[in-house]
Amino acid sequence: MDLSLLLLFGLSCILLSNGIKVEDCDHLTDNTSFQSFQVLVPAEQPYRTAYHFQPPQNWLNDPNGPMYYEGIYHLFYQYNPHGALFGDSMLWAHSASYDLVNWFSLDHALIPSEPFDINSCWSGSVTILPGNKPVILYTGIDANNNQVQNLATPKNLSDPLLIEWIKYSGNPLMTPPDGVEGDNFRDPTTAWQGPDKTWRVVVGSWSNNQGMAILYQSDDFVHWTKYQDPLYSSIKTGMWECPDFFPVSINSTNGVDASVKNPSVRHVMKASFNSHDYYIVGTYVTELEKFLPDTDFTGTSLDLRYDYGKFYASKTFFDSKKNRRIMWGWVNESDSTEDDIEKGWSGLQKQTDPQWLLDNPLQSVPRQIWLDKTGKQLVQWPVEEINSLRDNQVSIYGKQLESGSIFEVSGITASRADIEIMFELPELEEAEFMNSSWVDPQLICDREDASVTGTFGPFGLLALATKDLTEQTAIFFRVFTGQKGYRVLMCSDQKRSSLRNELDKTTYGAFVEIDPSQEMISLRSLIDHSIIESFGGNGKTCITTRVYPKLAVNNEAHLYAFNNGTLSVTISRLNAWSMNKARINCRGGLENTASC
Ligand code: DQQ
Repeated sequence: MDLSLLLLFGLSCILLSNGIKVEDCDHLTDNTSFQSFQVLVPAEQPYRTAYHFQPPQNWLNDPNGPMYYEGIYHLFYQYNPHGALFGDSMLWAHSASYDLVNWFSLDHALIPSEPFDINSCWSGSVTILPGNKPVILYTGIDANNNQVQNLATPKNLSDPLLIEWIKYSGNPLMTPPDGVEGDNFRDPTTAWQGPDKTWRVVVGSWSNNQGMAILYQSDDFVHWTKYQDPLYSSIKTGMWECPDFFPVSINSTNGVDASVKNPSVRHVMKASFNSHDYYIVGTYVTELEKFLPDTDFTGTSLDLRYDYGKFYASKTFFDSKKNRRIMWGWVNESDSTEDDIEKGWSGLQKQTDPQWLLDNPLQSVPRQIWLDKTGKQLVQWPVEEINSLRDNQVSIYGKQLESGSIFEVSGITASRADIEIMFELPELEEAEFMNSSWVDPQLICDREDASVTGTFGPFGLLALATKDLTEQTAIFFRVFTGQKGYRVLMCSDQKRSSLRNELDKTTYGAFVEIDPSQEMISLRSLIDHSIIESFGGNGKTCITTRVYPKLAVNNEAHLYAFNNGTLSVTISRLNAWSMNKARINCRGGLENTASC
């Protein structure tokens, strides 16, 4: 019987022939109101992550409207309740957490229902208005399939879970302005107050061959007037999805609220296009209502990205509990929809494929984000709460990795682990010379993958590896000298990540802006069954990858440190931990771990 039919009939506790159990999750026992999800529990779930945010089933994409309210963190997200792929009736699903680690599902917050959002509730943001009043601005796909911006407010502010949301009856607040196509106007940011205390917000767009952040102003958050010029636009970009615009402290890792504007902050503009999240750092000149970046986007591999792997449509918020700015990004599967279509899978066929149940899209771990001391780029690090999942630890100090050597980091669950490693490079002056024509780091990583011997490097980690290394995902560095000093390259090589052939195995790469003659090269990798989030140079360069090994799963997964360069490197310190499971959107809320 077709799985979707089973779902339709709402049968509970059925064991299918392919080993997938369907359980009915209505009538949850917790005293909060939980969204009714029918949870699909595959008998074996080697790719189901243990501490990354994901719904019990079905398609998820962008994180929406994260916030901290009355002691509770909230995360909304784009969700298709009807299937495993993006759909034509997307809604805002809603989860909450006390600690950013364990999450419980709440009723969907925004469901397509009105002429101004009947065809989907797309991405948007939360703004906390004075008096601690959160409001949502989101994009509705209206009855004519135009993108319009809408307002929703909590029904009951004394409910810290903010379960019910009321759509403003006067929606839409903004419609596509002249010169902007109806399908190029979406994803409002968190709003901020200008020096005159009135509100500003930007909406992503593309017009006259330029990606842009269209700027609006309002006194009351309901009536919005468009500025003639965008806050920023660039000819080197595509349609701006999910723009984010926020201040960052110049001298502190602390975050600041969106409305802070003083000499101790700079501003960041992020835009999502061409499958990546790009950003520029600069000055927000309120007198001109212009963002003046230090450099424009270039449309080349030189542009800064939050993450050089799989990571898109991210959103930040100011966490007033701990005075920090936190970001989530959407991490899609590596088995892309395009691939599925090419292979002839329709959505329905894919849903009947057990694989679909195992490798669904998810959110990155929440990352704290701040401005690097150089003022030129951002730094990211998993929020400290993630460390609470660390279990048994292994430590190694002062281990020399000779040329061609490899050793296993044993004693932890290699399929679910957190590793921090510091590499020291003696004899740096012997690093190989970098050809000045090598500008695109991703291309260098692809050409000189983990199997290609260099001088300093490749050295790093082999994650989710089989004992014979036929499957392995290599996260590694190479160090070069060049005309402008040393260059550190960080790569994530998925070429041998799985014996399955049909996967996207793109190699990722980026430079790490550190001077290895002054500081050690550090790497932190969070491994969670089918995702590896890696932070190089203390979070200056991040690369996230989704991998689906055929054999290196669960207890068959191993973790190694390796050096495939001709010169030895020293691991001055390695700490690795098994990671416990988090309780994420489990049936029955936080108390019930049975279905996690
Ligand atoms: N996803 C949303 C849009 C946004 C895109 C729809 C980015 O609002 O532009 O799910 O992934």
